[in-house]
Amino acid sequence: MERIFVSELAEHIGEVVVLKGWIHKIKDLGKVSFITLRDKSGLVQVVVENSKIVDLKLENSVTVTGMATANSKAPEGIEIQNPDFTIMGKAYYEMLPFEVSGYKMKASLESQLDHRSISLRIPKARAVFKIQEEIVTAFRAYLKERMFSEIHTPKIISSSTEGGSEMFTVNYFDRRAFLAQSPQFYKQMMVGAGFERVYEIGHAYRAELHNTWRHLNEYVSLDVEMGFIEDEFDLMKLEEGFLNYLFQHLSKTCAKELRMHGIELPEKLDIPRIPLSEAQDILLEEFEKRSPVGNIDAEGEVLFSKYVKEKYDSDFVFLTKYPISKRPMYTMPDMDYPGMTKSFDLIYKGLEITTGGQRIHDYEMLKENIVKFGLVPEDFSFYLDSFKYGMPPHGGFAIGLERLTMKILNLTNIREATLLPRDMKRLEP
Ligand code: AMO
Repeated sequence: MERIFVSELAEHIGEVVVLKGWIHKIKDLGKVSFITLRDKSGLVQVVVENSKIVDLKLENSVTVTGMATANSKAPEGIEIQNPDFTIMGKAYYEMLPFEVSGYKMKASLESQLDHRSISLRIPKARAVFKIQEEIVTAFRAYLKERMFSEIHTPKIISSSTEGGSEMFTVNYFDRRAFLAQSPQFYKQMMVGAGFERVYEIGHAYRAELHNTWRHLNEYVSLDVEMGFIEDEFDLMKLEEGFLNYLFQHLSKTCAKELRMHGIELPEKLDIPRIPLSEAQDILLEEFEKRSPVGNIDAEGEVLFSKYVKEKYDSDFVFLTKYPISKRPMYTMPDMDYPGMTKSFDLIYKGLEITTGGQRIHDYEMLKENIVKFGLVPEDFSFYLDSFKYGMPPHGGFAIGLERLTMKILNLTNIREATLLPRDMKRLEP
């Protein structure tokens, strides 16, 4: 008999079925026990006479063969009667590191991360990654529909893309190499190579010395780059379109997981676009909050989001027109706003989830800008050379996958939205 999943039980009432999964809970009622079986798709109650019970332990993996029976008193209205259990995977523990079936998670996040293969058995913890999987699915589908091609670019590279010293070094035979902070140069090169519109879903590495609730040293970057744009507002429109598409997609595919986390997604997003300097003025006037030159700090992001929520009823806000001095050398200056660039950040519920902008596409202008930034054009020759052959106007953005997941679900630490996080202290599991 072929195995079915718990989620398929409703179609098999009155039949003998084969289920596979783990022993989630055992409730001994004297004559009978209620055993909850958990598989990838859900939970089901199995009723066993205690005289027939085999030596079951919580978290054993098992095969259960029994009669699928409707019972309005059982959770979800279905239970398995007259079961036969076969133990498939023995359990070798004396005590589980923490409870998997409890209503509330009592273990610390550190302990959950130390025992990831146990903590991910908790349905609510695993639901986070169903949402994450569907974010990636929606990202692919939305962009594919709009003539974007998926690319895969190297993560071992020879030079910095984002400026700063936040690079991990790698021994590359007899040379020194780095782990990519972003696919920035390659996604631009592929626009110029004729793909016109590209996206990449891949790891990015940041050797940042920040051990905070919102920083990882390895994260997944959802990157987009688009050729023949008019200006950076084309990119904001594209991202806003994606987020609208995403929320509809999640409402359809992840209703159960969203419910588990108590999340209701808005039906339509209309994201305000506000110049950075205006946001800084508002922060000062409304909250007496001073901002660093050319930026908003973490506290400012939270306060400004609060303001936007009240004024525009939006969880999102695009901040536009960042100063040249605060953006990487590839960013297009804004001729209408001296000293500013055609770039933006997207803030979601108080956290930056995206940076993007139009890029410089003219070879001479880019070369000059590299020098203006105190860098040496020869160090970027492979990148710079690709601008010699008719590079079209273009731009793009990148969304941090874990940050987006975290904010959709109102999680308080980015590690909860990371399968196996890498941070300053954590290199295992
Ligand atoms: P930026 O460096 O702002 O821009 O990164 C883009 C987005 O990536 C996410 N992110 C992080 N997530 C978790 N931990 C980190 N340490 C971390 N650092 C960044 C954030 C951020 O908004 N090349 C540009 C993008 C572009 O212009 O296309 C870039 O990498 O969500």
